[in-house]
Amino acid sequence: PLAKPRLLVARRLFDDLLEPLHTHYTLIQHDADEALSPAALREQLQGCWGLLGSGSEQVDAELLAACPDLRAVALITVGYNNLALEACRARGLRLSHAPGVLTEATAEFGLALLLATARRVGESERYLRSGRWQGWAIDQFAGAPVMGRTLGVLGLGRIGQRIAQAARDGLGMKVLHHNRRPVEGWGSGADSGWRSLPDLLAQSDHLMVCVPYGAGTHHLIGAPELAQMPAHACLINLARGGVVDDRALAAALQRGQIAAAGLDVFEGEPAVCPELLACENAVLTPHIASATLPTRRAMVQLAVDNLLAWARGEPGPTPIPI
Ligand code: 8YV
Repeated sequence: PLAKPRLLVARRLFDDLLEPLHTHYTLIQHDADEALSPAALREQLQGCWGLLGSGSEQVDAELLAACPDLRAVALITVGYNNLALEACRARGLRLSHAPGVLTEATAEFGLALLLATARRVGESERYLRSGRWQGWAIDQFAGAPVMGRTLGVLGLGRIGQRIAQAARDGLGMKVLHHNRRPVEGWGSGADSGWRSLPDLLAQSDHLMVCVPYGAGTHHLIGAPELAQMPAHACLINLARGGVVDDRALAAALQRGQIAAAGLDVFEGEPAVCPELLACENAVLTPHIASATLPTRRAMVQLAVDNLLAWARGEPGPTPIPI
């Protein structure tokens, strides 16, 4: 029999879901929670046909040059900014990601962050736990209202649309958005809620960032954009750290230029900019927006489904559109 193609599983996932892969692939498992360093990834990928990745592995021209056998990458994530698409295309790699299965979990976490940020949940909890609470006061931890206010959604993809819908129907919010292309059901005229980015920034009580990360969205929200937001606004980032300039944000939070920020993603994570850590008015979470067990399992299952389809010579359910 022909040798089975080698597949690198780049971190600890769910063994029971990986079981069916053994029929078609020889699994090389990096069974740890720490991401492989670029050097270790290169090393582990030697002789591998495929990579089952989690979004933290950089697949670029340099890696591809060092790993001539690599032919396929299946990601458990929806974001794929860790792949250099040009280089992958030139190699003719099969690529898949995990759209859809994490939309609800991520959207609900966006709303959780918005509510926690606007109503100062983290800050007040730290206060109580530290033993400083001496009694109730009329304006103690007074926050920013959310229900009935205007939410700006920057990036109206699957997650942005789900947030927009829930904010409108569940929280009675007026929803504005900015998107490159008009989206069916949301339109692009002023009545539909579409705004230019400057108008979105100026007219939103709270801003939800959910655009994909890439050259076109690097530091899309920086000092000039923060300066256009109202002083009572909360900024939520669910996308990728690089979409928001974290240092500029920390400066804006310290100056009271905006009220507060809720961030699930950071530039250079897991390291977090110390200026942000020092901001009491920031709610900071460790990239957990998709973290419910059913969702994380569905993400892995979808990557497995793509790998099983590829083993049968089929295209697979969720190719990356390149
Ligand atoms: C992942 C994500 O949890 O899917 C994505 O793009 O950002 C998250 O759902 C994370 O990237 C895992 O590394």
